[in-house]
Amino acid sequence: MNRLAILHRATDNYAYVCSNYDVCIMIKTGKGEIDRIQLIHGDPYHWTNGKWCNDRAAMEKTGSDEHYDYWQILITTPTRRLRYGFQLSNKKESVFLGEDGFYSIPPNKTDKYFAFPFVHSTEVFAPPNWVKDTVWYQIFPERFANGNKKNDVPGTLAWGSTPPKPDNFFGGDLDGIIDHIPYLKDLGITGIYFTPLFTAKSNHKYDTIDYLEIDPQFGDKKTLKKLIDICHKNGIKVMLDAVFNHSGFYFPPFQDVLKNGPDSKYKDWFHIREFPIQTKPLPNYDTFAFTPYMPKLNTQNPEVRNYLLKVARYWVEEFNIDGWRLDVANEVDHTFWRDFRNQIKAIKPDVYILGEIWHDAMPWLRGDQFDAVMNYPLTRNVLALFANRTITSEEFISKMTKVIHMYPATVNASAFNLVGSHDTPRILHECDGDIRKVKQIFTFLLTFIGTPCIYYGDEIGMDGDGDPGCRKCMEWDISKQDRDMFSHIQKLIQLRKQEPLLANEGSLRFISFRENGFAFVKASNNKKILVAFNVSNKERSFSLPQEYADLKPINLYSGQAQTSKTIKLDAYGFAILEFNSSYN
Ligand code: ARE
Ligand code: CA
Repeated sequence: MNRLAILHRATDNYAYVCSNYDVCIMIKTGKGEIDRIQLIHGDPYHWTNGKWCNDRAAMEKTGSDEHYDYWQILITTPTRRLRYGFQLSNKKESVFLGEDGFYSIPPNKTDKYFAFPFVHSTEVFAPPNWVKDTVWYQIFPERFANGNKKNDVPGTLAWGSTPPKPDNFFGGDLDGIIDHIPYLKDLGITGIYFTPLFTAKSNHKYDTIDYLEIDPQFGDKKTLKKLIDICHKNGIKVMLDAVFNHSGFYFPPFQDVLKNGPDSKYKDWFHIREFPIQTKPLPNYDTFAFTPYMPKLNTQNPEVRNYLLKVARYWVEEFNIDGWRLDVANEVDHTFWRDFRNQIKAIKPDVYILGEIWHDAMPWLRGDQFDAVMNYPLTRNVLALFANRTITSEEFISKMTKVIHMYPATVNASAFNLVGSHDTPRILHECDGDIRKVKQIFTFLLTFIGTPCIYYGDEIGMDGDGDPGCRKCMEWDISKQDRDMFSHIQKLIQLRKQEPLLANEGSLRFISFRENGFAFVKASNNKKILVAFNVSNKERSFSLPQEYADLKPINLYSGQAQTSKTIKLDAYGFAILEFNSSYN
């Protein structure tokens, strides 16, 4: 038994409070090494006749990736105090693992066991309840719709008249968005994520000049209030983009430092290494990336914290926004984000706090900072399998199992799942224009766990490579829209709304059809929904596991009854099969 491959620590995704008295415990072991694991657990103060009183319970293997098997168990702690250890067995040996190492048999001293000292219900990871039922739509405001020419900046180009560039403008604004809320309502989305709206010089507005003003090219606060009111009346949540890692070059405090140098009262608002300030050949102050026009803010400075937290509260208090997406969230200190969460949740407890983090974000997902992060690990796996076929479906299952076990299960339901954004090439570009692949990808995105997001224009087959190519003007000429894609996504959103199993209810399990296909099953007590994919370029039939063989599911997408033991799928095809015990 390879002891080095057995990993557990009483924290994070390995041990966490699931609900008032329930704790979820997870352990990773070398793939195929262990046949059985028993959890030995009990209240450390519960002894009789010199023996510690404890219980044993079998752990369930919930998945495997390329190196590990994952085992989980949910245990109830009546007294809310817990010590526990693992009895790991295979054909050759059985060994006990406690906090201070391995033993041949379970010791009778509780300090040799892992400790989850007390189960506090306040430590349940609890993202806002509405997020798991939300289908998001991301809007880049400069490029969605020009509803008011009066606010166009000088040099604004005719809509869609030329390719987007890092510094050109087409006049998108809030009025244009208001005009198209009926379109979004028809698509069926229930949340909008806006990239920044506040005054800034660029067309993307990540170089903020005034955190408390709507950029005049987008409109004004009155129009924003109207937009948010219309969204809420249409059951659509609104999330804004907070750029607190850095300001823009023309942010007045930075301009003051440029003018007054070390005498500026704002000099400690930034990370300036030496005076006089210079931007070439490289800035001599901290910035986002190496962009001189994005000076990094010193969020450890109380003045800066107070200013930014005032901004964060203002848009929640005065405009009743439903969420903040936090730009470059991983480069701002944790203490700032803890203050941010406490102050925002105090005003509006069910506001959604979403961090932009492209990597393992466990340090921000302990319940004290973010409710979720943008799930780019999922994006990478989806592109690798469905778009580029650089991995097989077996490898996809392996990688997705790793992603799902990377965080507590309670985190996965609010994960912000996306297949493209304003920072990445569009999904149609990634699929080399093959709309069959794109349709399959949206089938996965809109039936999988988490809260899915559609990047504007992907629903009508817009193309475009990386920034700025992915920021073309939205195509409003219906004859140029891929209405078949629109209907496909509209149907999937409708299905997700009808079937709670497709929106984070029930358990999740993968089924491999070897390298060319896979399925995942969402299951509740009396219903299972199996979503199957053929990721190859030719028609294939996949046989269902024995337990499904004699059942007669309904294909929820086509409405047809599926009678055979095998699933026949077109090239890049999919099926959404409901197995309902009431009619099987
Ligand atoms: C400009 C150019 C880009 C160029 C970039 C380099 O347009 O072509 O690549 O400069 O610095 C905003 C604008 C961008 C602009 C940028 C800088 O929208 O158009 O890009 O400002 O002026 C990393 C960060 C992540 C960040 C991306 C861009 O981790 O936080 O880079 N995303 C946010 C916003 C952006 C915004 C900014 C930050 C700045 O969403 O829109 O850019 O406020 C890998 C890494 C990631 C990396 C990712 C993308 O996956 O793991 O860490 O994200 O690639 O590069
Ligand atoms: Ca305009």
